[in-house]
Amino acid sequence: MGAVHLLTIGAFAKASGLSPKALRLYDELELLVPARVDPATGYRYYTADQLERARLVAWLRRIGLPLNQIQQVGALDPEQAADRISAYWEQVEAEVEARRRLARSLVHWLTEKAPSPSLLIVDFAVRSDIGLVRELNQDTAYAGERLLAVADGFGVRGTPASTAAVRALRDLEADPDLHLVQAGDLLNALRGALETANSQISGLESGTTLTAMMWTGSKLALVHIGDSQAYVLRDGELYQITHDHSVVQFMVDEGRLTSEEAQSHPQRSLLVRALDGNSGSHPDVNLQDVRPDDRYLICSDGLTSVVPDSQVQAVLRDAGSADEAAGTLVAMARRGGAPDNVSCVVADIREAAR
Ligand SMILES: [Mn+2]
Repeated sequence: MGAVHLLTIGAFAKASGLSPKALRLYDELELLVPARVDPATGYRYYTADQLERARLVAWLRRIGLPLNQIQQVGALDPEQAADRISAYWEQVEAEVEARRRLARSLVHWLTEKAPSPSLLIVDFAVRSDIGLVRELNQDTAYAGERLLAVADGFGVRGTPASTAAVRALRDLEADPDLHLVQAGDLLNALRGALETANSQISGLESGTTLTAMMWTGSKLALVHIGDSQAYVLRDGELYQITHDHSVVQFMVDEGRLTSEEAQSHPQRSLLVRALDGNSGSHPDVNLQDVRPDDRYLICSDGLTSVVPDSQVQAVLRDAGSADEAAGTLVAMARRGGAPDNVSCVVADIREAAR
């Protein structure tokens, strides 16, 4: 042992990042036992080989692992130790999440339900037009601070069907605690609202599409069933963010039809999914990533069957406001003959502080 270079507790503390006080404690707990203790003075000495173990202990303390667990982890082989640390961290994150929810609720409660300051706000406009051919407007379109929605009713009682679909979401919009809702809960709430609407529609022997976005102040959730559409104009480019649940789209997806053929197909209004009171009415539900200066459009097929995407893009790019964009799009559909009802909701996302 004479050739082994021994470090004083001070030198070892410096090299390992642990304080002398901590080293004395770890000695007592047998987490890290000095290589030698001078029997006369009680001074502790360590070898350089012990540095690796000391650093591991320091890091485990840093992530907050309790001392008794550090002892256990130190006795495991590296793979088992890694598993133990992962399991510990999952538990920490679950606890933090629970505390986060509680903290938000407390803040909300203490500020007497004042709306939380949101960084992004939405400017919106809505138009719904009967068109030039139909005798009824069976579309229902709605835009509010937290909800944007277009429903396109069909069948004899198409109007009550589209109204019921939008009303179910407006009930959700009216919840004052909406901004507290976690992402997963929001998606479940949207599914629940659509189930409610679907059961109300089941007696009508009619149906409706529904494409809607729910804004909580920090999250934008999209719910979609049928062939109404949602787009986003971002950096000048137009992206369709919904997938049509129509027979022709299904055939396009299977390669049996081109997109161009689909546009003029006689059965392009046939849907594979809609809110029609049947149990198979599953909506697509997801969270969108929102950016300042995004411009969203939700519209019924009365717009897209008449006005090509390139023109929709040009209008969304050039219009100075959401209101101007919505008005121009409906006017273009009417100029194109408007064989169907036309509904447009346009929403601009902007930073509140500007
Ligand atoms: Mn329609």
